[in-house]
Amino acid sequence: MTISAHELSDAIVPNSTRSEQLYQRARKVMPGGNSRTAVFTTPYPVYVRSGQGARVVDVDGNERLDFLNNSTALIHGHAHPRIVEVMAQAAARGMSFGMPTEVEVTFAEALCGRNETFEHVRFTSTGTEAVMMAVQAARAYTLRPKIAKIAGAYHGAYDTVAINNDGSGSLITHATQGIPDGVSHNTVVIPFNDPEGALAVLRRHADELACVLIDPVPWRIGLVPASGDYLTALRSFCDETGTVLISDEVGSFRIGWHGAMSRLGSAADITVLGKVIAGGMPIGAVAGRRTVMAVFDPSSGSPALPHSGSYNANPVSMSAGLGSLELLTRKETQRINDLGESVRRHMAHILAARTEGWTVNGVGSLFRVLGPAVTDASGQRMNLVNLLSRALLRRGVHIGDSGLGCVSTAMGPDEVDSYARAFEGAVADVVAAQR
Ligand code: LUH
Repeated sequence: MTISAHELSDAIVPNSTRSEQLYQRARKVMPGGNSRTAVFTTPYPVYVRSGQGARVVDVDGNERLDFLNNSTALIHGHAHPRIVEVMAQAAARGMSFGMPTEVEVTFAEALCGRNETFEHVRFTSTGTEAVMMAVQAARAYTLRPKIAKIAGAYHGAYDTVAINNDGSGSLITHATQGIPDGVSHNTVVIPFNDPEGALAVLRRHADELACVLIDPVPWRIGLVPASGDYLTALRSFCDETGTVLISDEVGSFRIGWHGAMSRLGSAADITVLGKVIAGGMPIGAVAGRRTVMAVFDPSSGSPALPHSGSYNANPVSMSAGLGSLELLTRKETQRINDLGESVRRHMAHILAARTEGWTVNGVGSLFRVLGPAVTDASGQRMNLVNLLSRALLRRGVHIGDSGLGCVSTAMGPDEVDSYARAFEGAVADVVAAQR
């Protein structure tokens, strides 16, 4: 199919002139006007002024339903009154200290109560840092250098995991620019949901592997849950070889009250957390077996693995995280998982009736819509999902430009119905723009 990407792109642009002006200002002082690659969209990002519950208002005053929720981090939507209240109270007592606070202990107790493998927990300021410390802990615990990760899966910006993280299933090691061979040499890539294929690779490196790092619902390779056979194969391999199984649940912890591995019928040695446990603030966490976590323990002399961070466990973030976790009850988890099922059902029905080659994946309150890429007369490729996300923006709904979205506890059946109506219209816009 050859169509003009420019015609498609021109056909659907966000109607936010102040955003375009801000974007031009931003380009003068930031590379591409941007501090976060995942937030950038063409022809320009829509700038937000405020958010409340399930809704955001852009700098031109356009209100939209927010089904992206800051890449799914805002599981309670924007500015939840309880989270804002506890954060304000904490901030009034001091933003951060060179001393621990009680709320860190209370939050750690609450997190350890979520999963029986969370025997000890340690806080960081981002999910990237938590992945880094989990991998370093596995290396310090096993004294082995290599890690294995799923081809295409994203685990943040840490060198060792920024290998084959582009959504491609290729097993040929490829790194983002600037990562030296010495780093990528220690990262082994395994196929997803292919037990035999994964074991064949893992067995070749068994005596050098510190950990197998997985996202049980990898976003970039389509947001499909790991199969039971696959998780069983990885668990058995790790048990047989003394390799640490790390589950990166920064995005997927929300699919079950005990987390993703528990819902999918398995258990990790170390779990990486972030996003939904953070109440909108920058928090990451490493939670796991006390034997592995002991590498961080400074109480009997210098720890095997020292780890600090100026804002780790600051009381304002800890208060937001504890508030978020307390609001995320079993009942609320089930309710938004059910709403997520309803959203995916609506989208699948609309796409089946109006399109070819589109799919909707996801589990619990997470979804991702995937569509074909098209090539224009000049050979430029455009992913139609990107266009769909822009058509939704014009119709009052925000999802990720890669089709990623989620249901927050600030939503109910009315928001799902509004989404379905906007989605049907946006699909029609994209179909019409290809004519
Ligand atoms: O707090 P962060 O952002 O440093 O946490 C890093 C991280 C680690 N592990 C996983 C499984 C994560 O998902 C993340 C954080 N962000 O994920 C961003 C998310 C997204 O917004 N879109 N991941 C993705 O792969 C998709 C595709 O991006 N184009």
